[in-house]
This record gives sequence, C-alpha cells and structure tokens, in this order.
Amino acid sequence: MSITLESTPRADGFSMPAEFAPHAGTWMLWPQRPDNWRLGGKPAQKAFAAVATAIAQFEPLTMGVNANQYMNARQMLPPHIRVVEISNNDAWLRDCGPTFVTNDKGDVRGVDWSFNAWGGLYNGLYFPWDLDEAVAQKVLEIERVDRYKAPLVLEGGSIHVDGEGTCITTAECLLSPGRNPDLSKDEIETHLKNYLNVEKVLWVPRGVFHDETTGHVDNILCYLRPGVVALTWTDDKSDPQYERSAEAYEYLMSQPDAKGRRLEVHKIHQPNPILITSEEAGGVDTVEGSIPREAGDRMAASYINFYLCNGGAVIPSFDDPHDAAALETLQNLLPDRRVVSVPAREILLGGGNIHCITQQQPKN
Ligand code: KQY
Repeated sequence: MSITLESTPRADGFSMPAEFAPHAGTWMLWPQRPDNWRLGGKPAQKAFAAVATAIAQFEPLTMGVNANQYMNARQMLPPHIRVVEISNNDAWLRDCGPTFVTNDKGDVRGVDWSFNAWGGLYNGLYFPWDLDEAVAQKVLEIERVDRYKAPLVLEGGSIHVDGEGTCITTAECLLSPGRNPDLSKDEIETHLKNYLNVEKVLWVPRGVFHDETTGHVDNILCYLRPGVVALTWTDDKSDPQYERSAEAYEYLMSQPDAKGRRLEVHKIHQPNPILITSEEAGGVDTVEGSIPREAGDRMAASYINFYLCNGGAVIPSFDDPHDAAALETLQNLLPDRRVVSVPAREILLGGGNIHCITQQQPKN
C-alpha cells in the first residue's frame, strides 16, 4: 500500500539523501515521442538501452514504458533490467518521477512534485503532460512507498543536495514565470526546506546556455561528495557559456554551505559547441505546441549531466576532443567509483542527458 501523507518530510524526520549515497536502484522511462526524438525514437532507444545497461552493472534498474512499446523495450533490454508499463508523455524520469526521502531508521518515502513540462502553457516543451504528472505516484505505488504531494512545480533536475543540509538550485529555473509565478523566492525556499529537509538553499544564478529546461542545475554543476562540486566550464571567453559558468563559480566560492564549509569547485571543460544537423532536425516530427528542432541550433551539452550509481558513474560522451579529459578528470575525482562513458548525442538531441533520464531510489 502507498498512502498520501498530509505532513512534510521535514516534520516527519525524512530528508533527501545525496545521489552519492547507496541506492536500492535506478528508474528510467523509455523514449518514443516522434516530435522530440528523431526517427520515431529509434536512435534514442539504443542510447537509452546503453545507459540502462551501463547502470545495471552497478545496481538494479527499472525501465517504465508505454504499453505500445513494451515488447520492443523488453527485447532491446537485457533480462536483468525490469521493464514495467508506466504511461508517460516523454522519457525524463528525473523530472517527472518522485524524489525519494529517507529517515534515520532506513524508512523510505517519496515526494511527488507538480510537473508542467518545464513551464506549462507559458514556455513548456509540449502539451499535454498529464501522463508524466502521474508517473511519480505510479512509481511510489509500485514500490509501496508512502507519498508526500508537494505544492510546488519542480523537476528533479532542478535540485541537487549534499545529504548534509544543503540544496543547490538555479534562480533562472526555479524563479522562472512558467513554474510557480504566484510564489516568492522565500516561499519557494521554504517549500524546498520542508520537502527536502535542508537547512540552506544555494541559488546559482543561471544554468547552461540554451538549456530548454530554463537552466536546470543538473546540467551546470553537481555534487561529487559533501563540500565538493563539479562545474561545467569553458576557457573560451567569447562562448556564451563563459559568463554563466564564471558567475556560478564566483557565487559558489562566496557561499558557505549548511555546515559552514567553503565549497571546493572542480571545473570540467565542456565539449565544443554541438549543433543539430539538418539530417537530425529533419528526423523530428513537427507538432504544434512542442518545441521545434531546427538545424544549426546549439544543444546544451555538458559532461556534468552524469549519474552516480553504486560504485560507479555513467557519464556522457559526444565524440568530442574533450571527452577523454572529462572521463579522466571525473575518474580522478571519484576514486572509489568506476567511471564509464556512454555515447549520448542522441539523448542530447532530445534536450537533456544521462542525469535527466535517471532517478535514484535510495537503499533502505
Ligand atoms: O534536461 C532535462 N532534465 C529534461 C529535458 C527535457 C527536454 C524535453 N524535450
């Protein structure tokens, strides 16, 4: 049974563990919508299968899939990956799935945020999003995990926590008019404190240039461990990403975390600009109300959009000269994990990357 609780995680002594804490497993959704994924999602399905297979070396993985793709996903994924029917509008489990919270007895519950496709009718990426909105509750029902319904539009990719009282988000995203236009910054921060059970929220100004999520934090920076952050970077001052990363760096260096620590920030150089080719754009259906894919558009590519799993890290590669340095630097920064890379251009073409398509369920 999964019941919906009227209280908050903070009131009940539950908090969101960091991604680097032990997991019971990982959740993903299967891509198929032809107005976001080229060629009916076929190249993206191969990329998602590679990510799922990489993660499943480290921990159990469940793939949610629409009914009409069940047989295809089942045969494309290895048998040790669990495939379950979960209706969805698109495949971003990080964003429409639950945020799991735990207490010090090892009990697990889930926060179900409101989801409006990254901006609703203001600047959302598609309509409708009703199936996505129900994904978190379905995951919690399947796992028999009790649920908090949070009164906040929020996607999981817009928050990172260190598990020690600090949350990092971006003002560009959480204060964007498409999400919670009736809430002040203080009110949003109070909800974050109550539903994640953190003491301090760090508001990095902006995310990655041209990120269609309005600047999710998970594309620009992430925690490697408490007090230690990786930040996407470019040395090219003429690149529009430069001032975004530089202002994030300045901000992070100026703000102590909840424990009073000064953050250690490691720069990971971004890939060279990645533009959509005309062949790629031509493979995407045009649908009114869905964000168009135009040849020449720059994608929001970043190595930071990776996933930490038990004993491992799965990072994107782009067939770019910076791939090797990103892999080596992250492996050095994560000495207790095996860092593996997966070709991720096809995921990037859908508007996000490996972190955006995964969600951790903590170990209880
Ligand atoms: O980056 C993400 N967290 C999701 C991106 C969604 C893009 C939809 N086209």
